[in-house]
Amino acid sequence: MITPYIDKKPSSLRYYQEGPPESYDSIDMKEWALKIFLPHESTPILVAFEDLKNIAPITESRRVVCVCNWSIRRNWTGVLLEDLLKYLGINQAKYLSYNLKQISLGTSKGGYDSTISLSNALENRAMIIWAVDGKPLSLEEGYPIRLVDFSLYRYKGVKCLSELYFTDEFEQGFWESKAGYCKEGKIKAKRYRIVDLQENRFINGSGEVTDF
Ligand SMILES: Nc1nc2c(c(=O)[nH]1)N[C@H]1C(S)=C(S)[C@@H](COP(=O)(O)O)O[C@H]1N2
Ligand SMILES: [Mo]
Repeated sequence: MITPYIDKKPSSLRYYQEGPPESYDSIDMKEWALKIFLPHESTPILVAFEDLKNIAPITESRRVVCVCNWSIRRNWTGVLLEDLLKYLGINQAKYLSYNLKQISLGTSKGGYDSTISLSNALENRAMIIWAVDGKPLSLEEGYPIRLVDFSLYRYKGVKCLSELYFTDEFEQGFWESKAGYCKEGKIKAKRYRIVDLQENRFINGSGEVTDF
């Protein structure tokens, strides 16, 4: 289950703008819930951690790609966004033109947000993740949960995810504004350092990398 050459992966802290929660105890997981806001609803749907983990857990080996020219394939455990919506009785068909704005829990240093297309995320089997390589996400890796659409660069997936908004706007996210990355975040065709293989390879930029 362990990702090869994981010690060669660039530090998660370097890519954590607001920084992780202070400690595991700083979030009371009995009280914690993922908040989902449907369009024009001010009261969120709440999903408790234990409920989320029991909907339809899966573990998949999938590759993530960083805009900073590197990539890693890891074993992610979570639930498909699609299965979560089904479980909540949310009719996807009604919202296919919508986007999902993800917002992190945030710290005293601020928060992080990013918006993705809902239909793309569903087509690409986006996951809400709570474990990697068989272990719960560490504070740096996004504890307690993070969302990943594997067809997009990693800056499009929010760690320590707290709120999901269905929205008809496609806002520029925190890091996209600050670092000047494009808000769609599609993986671009170029050479990347493949951390888990310790070699350089060309990625053709046609979505999730599945060929290696
Ligand atoms: N809450 C939050 N999520 C975030 C970020 C962040 O700064 N805050 N950085 C993003 C960026 S730019 C990257 S590259 C990945 C890093 O994920 P990793 O910890 O698995 O390396 O998290 C993404 N999600
Ligand atoms: Mo990043």
